[in-house]
Amino acid sequence: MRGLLVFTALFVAVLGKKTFEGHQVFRITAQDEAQINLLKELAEQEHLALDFWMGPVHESLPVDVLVPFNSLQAVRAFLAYNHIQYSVMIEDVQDLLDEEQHQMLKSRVIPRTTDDFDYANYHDLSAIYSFMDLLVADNSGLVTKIVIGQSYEGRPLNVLKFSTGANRPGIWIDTGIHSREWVTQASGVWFAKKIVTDYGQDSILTDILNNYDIFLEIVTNPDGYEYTHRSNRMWRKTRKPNPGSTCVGVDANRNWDASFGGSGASSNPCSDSYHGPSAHSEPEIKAIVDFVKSHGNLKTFISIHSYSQMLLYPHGYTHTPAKDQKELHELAGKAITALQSLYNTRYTYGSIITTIYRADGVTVDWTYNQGIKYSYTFELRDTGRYGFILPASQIIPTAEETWLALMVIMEHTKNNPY
Ligand code: BHK
Ligand code: ZN
Repeated sequence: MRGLLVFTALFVAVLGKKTFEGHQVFRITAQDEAQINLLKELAEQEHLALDFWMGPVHESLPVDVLVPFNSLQAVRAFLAYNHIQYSVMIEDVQDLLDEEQHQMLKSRVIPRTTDDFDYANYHDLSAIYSFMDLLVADNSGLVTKIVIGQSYEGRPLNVLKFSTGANRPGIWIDTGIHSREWVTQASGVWFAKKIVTDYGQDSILTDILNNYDIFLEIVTNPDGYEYTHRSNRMWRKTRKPNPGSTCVGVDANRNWDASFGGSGASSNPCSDSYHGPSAHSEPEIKAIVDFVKSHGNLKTFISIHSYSQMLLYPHGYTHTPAKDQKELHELAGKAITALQSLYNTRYTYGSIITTIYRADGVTVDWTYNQGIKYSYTFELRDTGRYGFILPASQIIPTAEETWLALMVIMEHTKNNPY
């Protein structure tokens, strides 16, 4: 097993990108807790190399799993034997990835201003970092780039600061903490352009920016993002090696000091929800922690993931309601109503633990416990048809509708100072 993992790692390192020819994504609908437990046993069969995109947690949520070609027969047999229902959501993962690459090659023109940027396409790290510099160059009175730290592999952790005056309270938005959730980084780019376009035009955004600074970290996990482009499109974690293990990386959404190490995270370095050796062990997370503490006056913190179409608020580690539960719930309802008004995209909402599953050490539990009342996580499109491989044609609609929800939360922040 270890030999196989080492071989796979070497294969990718030497020969390039991992391919997914004949790999399929199954949507499994468990009927009861017994079937969920069977799926958990299946997940522990490391030789099958299954990548659970969603679940298994409880019967109410579908379980999405990427099955390598060589494991298809075994998984089909297991599901049939146990009378577990499923459908094939993605027939051939590589076909979708080929189409995604084909679309990306169509926009290889280097933009000279942010007006020329192809917002309807996915871009690699250098293109997004260049976009940030163009945006700052074109809007120097409104936008600056701050570097809050360095990734494990030494890349700058860039944050765009939108500000019209000194000593303002802050609103934070991050995208791409999980590197494979590409529609989030792409939406972050679109948000940045939207802010500079609407400032001075849209009265509500102008009012927000005349009273609050907005901080936007578009590529929160740059090492992971680069890895999704160069080596393995399905990479989720950071890229720091784990001593004593051949498996790399930590789940950046389990690494925070809020019930760190609890049961809604894994202590196995090979797991995609590995919490890491200690809270804030990952430089990408420590940089945000240091920023939040040194800023000291963030009022809103929004961490954006995909997929599932959910708007979530604390807590992830306990059923005990957050002390602001009522306000957070009502505001989430207003935000998703605004989101739905554009393209009728339907979201569910609620606390993390009741709406998705128990998760310990997550971003917004830490920020909420730091006193940032308006702490939210989005799960953007879709609900699993394409999952992490959302077609580029959906980037702009996704960003547009999400922006309406963000505006509701930001406006509420402005109208309810605390
Ligand atoms: C989001 C926020 C807080 C806790 C859990 C989640 C769900 C998220 C995760 O960390 O397990 C699922 C995911 O990556 C897909 O975005
Ligand atoms: Zn995520």
